[in-house]
Amino acid sequence: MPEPRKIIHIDADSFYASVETRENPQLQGVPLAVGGAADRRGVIATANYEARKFGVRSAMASSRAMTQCPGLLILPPRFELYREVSSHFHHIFRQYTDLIEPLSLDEAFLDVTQASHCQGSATLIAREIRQRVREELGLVVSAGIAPNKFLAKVASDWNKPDGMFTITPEQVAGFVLELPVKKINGVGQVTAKKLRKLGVVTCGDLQSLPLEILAMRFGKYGQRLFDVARGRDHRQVQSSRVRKSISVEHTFVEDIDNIPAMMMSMEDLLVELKRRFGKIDNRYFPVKRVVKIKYNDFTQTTLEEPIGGSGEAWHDVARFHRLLTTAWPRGAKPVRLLGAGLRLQPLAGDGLGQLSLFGDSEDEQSPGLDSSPRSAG
Ligand code: DCP
Ligand code: MG
Repeated sequence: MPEPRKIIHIDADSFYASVETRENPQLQGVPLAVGGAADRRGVIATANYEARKFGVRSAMASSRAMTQCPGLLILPPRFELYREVSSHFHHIFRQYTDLIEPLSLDEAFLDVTQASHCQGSATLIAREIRQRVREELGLVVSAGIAPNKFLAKVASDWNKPDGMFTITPEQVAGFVLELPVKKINGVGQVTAKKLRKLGVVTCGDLQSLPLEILAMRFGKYGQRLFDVARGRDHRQVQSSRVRKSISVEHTFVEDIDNIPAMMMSMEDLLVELKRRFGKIDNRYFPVKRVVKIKYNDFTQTTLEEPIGGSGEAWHDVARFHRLLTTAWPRGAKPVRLLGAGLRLQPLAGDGLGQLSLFGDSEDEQSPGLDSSPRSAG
C-alpha cells in the first residue's frame, strides 16, 4: 500500500468582498457585494456573509439582490487587485510545497505529503498558512485537510467561514457514510434528483449501488461516483511547474515479441501523444523524441533523439519506429510496456510564470501561434 497523501485545499472566504473590506475597513459589518450595477443588468460575483444572510448569492442578478437586501452595497470588481492578492497567497503556499494546483484566484490544492515543515503535519501546516494569510494579508482562508482532493475540498467547506477541518485516512470510511451526495463536486441538482429516485441521499447509500448500475445510469461519471462514494480519488495535484516532458504508455495484456506488433502499438501511442501535446502546444515545443520499452522481466530501456530542424514533424512515425527497432535489441525479450514521449522546451515569453494566477487565460498570452504540431528548428 502506498503511503497516504496529504492534501490541503485552501479557499478564501467571500474573496472579492473580503479584499474590498480590507481596503476599506469602514465596510466591516455592512452587507456588501462585488458585481455589476443593478441598473445595468449586472450580476453578483460574490457577497460577504452579512449579505448572504439575506439570500444574496454569486451569479444572482444584482437587481434581485437589491430587492432581497435593500441596504446592499454593490462595488465594481477590481481584478488587478484580486490577482495581486492571489499571487501573495501563492508566495505563502510555496514556502511549504512546490506542488500547488490553483483552481481560481482564491482556491488551490497543495500536496504536502513530502513537506518537512511542522513535523510533516498537514493540519499544522494548514493552520500556519491560515495564520500567515491573516497576519500578512489581512484576509481569512478556510482549509480542508484530507488524503485526496475530493475530500480536501469537501473539508474546506465544512466549517466555512474561517474554518478548518481534517479528515484523516482512518476517518475516511466513517466520514463518507453520512456525507450527502450533494457535496460531491459535479453532483448538481439534476444528478442529485436522479440519485434520490434511486433512494440515494448520502455517499453511504451510494455505496450500495453496483458499478454496473452507476455506469448504466451515469455513463463515464458512474465510475467517479463509485469511487468518491468510498472516499477514493486518485487525481494528482497538478502543479503549474514548467513541464520538461510529456509521454504516453501502454501495458499489454499479453507481452508482445514481434517488431510489427510493436510498431502498430507505437502508432496508437502517437495518436494519443498528439492529442495530449495538442493541449499544450501553444506553450511548449518538442526538442526530442523518446521511446521507452519495458521487457517482460521488468527491465527497461529508453532511447531518444533530437528533433531536427529540417522541417520534419515531431510525430514522424518512421522516426519513432526507428527508435523502437534500435532500442528493442538491447534487451531482445518480449515487451510488456511501450511508451512514446517528447522532451519539451517552453516557448519564450509565454507567461508561464503567471500560469498559477490566471488559470486558463495564459493561452491568450501567446497570440499568433497556431495549434498544429510543430518541430524544433
Ligand atoms: N466568483 C464570480 N462568480 C461566481 C462565483 C465566484 O465572479 N459565480 C468570484 C467571486 C469570488 C471568487 O470568485 O469572491 C471566489 O469564488 P468562491 O466560490 O470561492 O466564493 P467566495 O470566495 O466569494 O466565497 P466563499 O466564502 O464561499 O468561498
Ligand atoms: Mg472562496
